[in-house]
Amino acid sequence: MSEQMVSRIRMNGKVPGRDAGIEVRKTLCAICNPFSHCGIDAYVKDGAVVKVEGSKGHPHSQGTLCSKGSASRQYIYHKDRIRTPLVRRGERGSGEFEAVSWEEALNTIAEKLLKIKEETGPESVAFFAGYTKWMRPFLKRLAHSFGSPNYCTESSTCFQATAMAVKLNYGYFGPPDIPNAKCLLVWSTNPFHSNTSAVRRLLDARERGLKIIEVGPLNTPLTRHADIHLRIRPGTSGALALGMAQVIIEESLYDREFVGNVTHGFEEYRNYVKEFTPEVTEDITGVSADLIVAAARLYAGTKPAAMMNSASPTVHHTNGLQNHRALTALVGLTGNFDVKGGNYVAPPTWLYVPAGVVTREFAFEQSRPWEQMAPRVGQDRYPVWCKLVEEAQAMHLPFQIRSGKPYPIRALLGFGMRYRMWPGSDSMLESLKKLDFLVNVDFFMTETARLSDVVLPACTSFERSELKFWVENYVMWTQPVIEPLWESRSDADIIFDLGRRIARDDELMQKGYEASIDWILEPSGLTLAELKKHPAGLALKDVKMGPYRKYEKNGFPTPSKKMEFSSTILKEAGLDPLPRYREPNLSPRSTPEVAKKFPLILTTGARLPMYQHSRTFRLGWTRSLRPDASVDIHPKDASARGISNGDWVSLSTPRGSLKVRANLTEIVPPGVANIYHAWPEADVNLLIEPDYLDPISGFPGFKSLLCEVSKDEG
Ligand SMILES: Nc1nc2c(c(=O)[nH]1)N[C@H]1C(S)=C(S)[C@@H](COP(=O)(O)OP(=O)(O)OC[C@H]3O[C@@H](n4cnc5c(=O)[nH]c(N)nc54)[C@H](O)[C@@H]3O)O[C@H]1N2
Ligand SMILES: Nc1nc2c(c(=O)[nH]1)N[C@H]1C(S)=C(S)[C@@H](COP(=O)(O)OP(=O)(O)OC[C@H]3O[C@@H](n4cnc5c(=O)[nH]c(N)nc54)[C@H](O)[C@@H]3O)O[C@H]1N2
Ligand code: SF4
Ligand SMILES: [Mo]
Repeated sequence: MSEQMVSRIRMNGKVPGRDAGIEVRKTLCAICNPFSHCGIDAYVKDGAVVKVEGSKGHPHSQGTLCSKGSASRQYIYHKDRIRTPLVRRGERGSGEFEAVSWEEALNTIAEKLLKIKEETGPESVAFFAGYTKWMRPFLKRLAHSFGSPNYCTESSTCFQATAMAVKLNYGYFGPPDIPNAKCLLVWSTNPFHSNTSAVRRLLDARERGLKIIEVGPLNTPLTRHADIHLRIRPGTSGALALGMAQVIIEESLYDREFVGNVTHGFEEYRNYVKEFTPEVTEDITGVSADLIVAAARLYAGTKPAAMMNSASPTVHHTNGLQNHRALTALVGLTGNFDVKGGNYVAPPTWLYVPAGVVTREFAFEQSRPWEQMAPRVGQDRYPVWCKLVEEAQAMHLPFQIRSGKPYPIRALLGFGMRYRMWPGSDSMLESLKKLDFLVNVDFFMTETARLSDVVLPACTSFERSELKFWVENYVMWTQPVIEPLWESRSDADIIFDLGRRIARDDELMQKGYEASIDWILEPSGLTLAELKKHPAGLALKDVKMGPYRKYEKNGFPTPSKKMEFSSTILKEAGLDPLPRYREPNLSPRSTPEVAKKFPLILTTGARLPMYQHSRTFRLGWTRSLRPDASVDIHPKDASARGISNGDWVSLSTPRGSLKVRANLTEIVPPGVANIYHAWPEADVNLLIEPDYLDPISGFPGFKSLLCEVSKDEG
């Protein structure tokens, strides 16, 4: 065979090497959550990615990629990518834009924002980040340096309510120490779909004999590995947790030393949980009394036991915050808080990930104290949120935009903002139309981008540099594997360029992105210069993870310095100090009249492996895995309604209806309907009222409301 032929074969086979002109460069996939971000080997030829593979030696993902990451080329080279900065010329929403230079686009934004600041104050401008996390500290600093307290994010529907609940109970919290646990209580999360890189650890531990209890209404791939599955009615986690506590206390299975020495309000709590006998709990949750008792005994009787939670399903309810308090109280009650094999508290390093070193993330992002700024959006309605969460509550944005009270919100600078994320998404859409000025920065020309006055093209993780830590004590400063496509730019560069225009007093912002990263890294001993020498990443040395039972030294970071079964902060705010169970605002028990017409319980947004919110619907590979918008219903409920698999049906709530296909499946229990939350042609958030919110956290009740599914006659 001639050398030329060998070269051609190598090229066609995408074998890296000088003759094939293909180089392998290291980067990461940033499509899903920051705990994953799998390592990627990008095969680059002539400045283009020709293939992606999981990085074999990567300590976190170990060479694996899921269906979404494997479709990376379809993601980065998609025809819907925004190619240049655009300024609106036609009617708002008409899609008529003019391509302009970066200079012009950024100057236009700066002029408008500074004018609004002068007229009605900096707080009239809100800054918003969608699901993407990597640019958040920079965006928050930009907002605060500009003078606006209104930095808010998608975390107004995700994670922060769970953080509030554990801050009220403990002041801090930690993830499950799976490798050292003997029992794992998986309280409503489905890592097989939502957090795939955790699954390997979980299955390894199962092989070593880990006992597993799963809580959640849906069957998941975990269910067949679980010793017990508590299939509760959606929205009733709080009652189940109180019922388990009743058994644990009644049978003296609780940790007397922990409860006696370091907790506050135990007597009050003990008296309250007495109500939740196994029979009462069965009646509320739908889980048999025997199973509740068995689960309580298994969790409390196996030492150590860890609890695995999620960022959302337990708090996507109008009673979600108190539910999450009730279930996380079980960790302290059983003495599994901050111990080996329990829920160990590790300080975060950067962007939610604990990696064993400390950075100045929080000092960096909060460049101005709250007292020097106006009250935040949602501050009147959600005072406890504002006490515990360092952001504005974005669920209140549509209300404040409309009312102008207590002050007007006139402009919004969004990074990956999608109005369909909000319950009552049509109401958010109408509110956005009322703004004087809307900017959105995204990869794709989304519906929200089309509505904007200025649209800016961001580049993907393949085209930018970002700081990334993994829990395996690993760090990487990624370097672009290709040049930014078309005229797209990194979000960080956009933010710092705006900072030069609208936050001139902020020295660090003037110095720029890399100088800021060095400032942030300072306490870790790492420098950017050092990280740049290791393009594939660096294993951190001399990592100190801190002792167990840290509260023994300084107490808990709560007002009483104890773990609070009865919350001082909630009491002061005039709210229920105990994790009291209340029915969801719409449920067969709280609104039986509504349930007559809408007898099924609707839960929305259970994660599907091929979709990441709205992100991967555009991609041929992922879309082919589940092409049609569909509602899951149990075969029994379907046959009672004359519905067959694949039929077109109407999914209705008191607010409206959607046409989707019926997916008959026993994944859902009888009486429950489930639909994914970001179908481009079937937005379930149109069926939910904009104020269907938890009164304490402001979180939407996405996962417990009422609906009916009927055969579509049209
Ligand atoms: N593939 C993929 N992965 C993702 C995402 C994605 O869009 N796609 N999104 C990411 C984000 S932002 C998040 S927040 C996470 C969420 O991901 P997960 O934590 O896995 O959440 P879900 O899949 O919504 O729900 C998990 C389980 O919660 C249970 N559940 C539902 N309602 C209730 C309830 O009322 N009470 C109780 N106790 N359990 C309930 C159900 O049985 C369900 O199987 O996933 C992240 N990972
Ligand atoms: N009914 C219902 N609604 C829900 C949920 C539910 O379970 N049920 N879940 C809620 C939860 S937990 C969450 S987290 C939210 C998520 O909701 P969103 O935050 O809206 O999620 P995405 O669709 O992932 O991202 C929004 C946009 O960010 C863009 N984007 C991606 N990466 C980047 C980047 O690096 N830079 C920039 N500038 N843009 C980028 C994407 O193209 C997309 O248009 O949805 C919430 N809404
Ligand atoms: S989308 Fe898939 S490949 Fe990408 S980071 Fe998440 S799990 Fe990894
Ligand atoms: Mo989320």
